[in-house]
Amino acid sequence: LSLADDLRLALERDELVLHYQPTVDLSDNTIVGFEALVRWNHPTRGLVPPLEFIGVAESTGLIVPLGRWVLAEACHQAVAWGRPLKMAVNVSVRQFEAGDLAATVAEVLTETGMPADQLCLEMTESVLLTDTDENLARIVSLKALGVMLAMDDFGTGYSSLAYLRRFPMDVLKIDRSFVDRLGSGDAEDETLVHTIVRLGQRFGMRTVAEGIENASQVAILREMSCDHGQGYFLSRPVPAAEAGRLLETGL
Ligand code: G
Ligand code: G
Ligand code: MN
Ligand code: NA
Repeated sequence: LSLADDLRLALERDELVLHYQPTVDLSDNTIVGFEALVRWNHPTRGLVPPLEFIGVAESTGLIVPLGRWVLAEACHQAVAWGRPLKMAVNVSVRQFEAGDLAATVAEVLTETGMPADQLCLEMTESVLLTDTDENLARIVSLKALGVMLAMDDFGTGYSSLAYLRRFPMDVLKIDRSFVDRLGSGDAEDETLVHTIVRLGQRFGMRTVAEGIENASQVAILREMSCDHGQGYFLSRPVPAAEAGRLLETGL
């Protein structure tokens, strides 16, 4: 079987699972939500990371049913935890441009009883790269549902500043390549992150730093008034049961 055939079966056989990485309020270390990250629990290949199958899912169109499954599962889980939480879900280009994502999201919200403003859709600049009226209309109809929109991996594409101006995004996620270099004592690296945080603030966006791997990065980001953080230092992505325990106990 090709990976594509195998992936088609995976959806039918319930082999996909979501792991959840906490998003943390940097001012008080509380968990404010999670990012849902898909994994494929393959019977013989083991736990397959998304980098190995999201591309295949995109090129075969399987990303549409897969993406719908991810949305429904993440919302279902958020509702099951029974407390207000932000649940972030990644949306890829093909999923955004094929089919009617806003209609799918509306259905999932209704099916699961998830409050729209607790769902955050993360998109990379590649989603917004085709800066067409059609894509703007797609964004507007998603916004009309009341869901939040995040610009993921901010700073890694090009001309990101134009997108900030054109698309009404609510959350700016600072790419981990910038966060990585914080705490090494390099003033320019700090200035770069500080400037991105200010930029987000000035556009009225919530700022989230990705890829935090040590305490000194937390301290620097808190000092910059970056709102939220994610990263291995705070918590790795964990299965639902463990995420539920983290909600009870705190980090
Ligand atoms: O979890 P991990 O770091 O291995 O994820 C690698 C990449 O896969 C990240 O860029 C992440 O955004 C992407 N990814 C994880 N889960 C999903 C998903 O459900 N849908 C899409 N489109 N991408 C995902
Ligand atoms: O592209 P996106 O931002 O959605 O990717 C999220 C991915 O980043 C997840 O697959 C997650 O496993 C990974 N990730 C989360 N925190 C860290 C971290 O602190 N360090 C590294 N290297 N990767 C991380
Ligand atoms: Mn993401
Ligand atoms: Na990201």
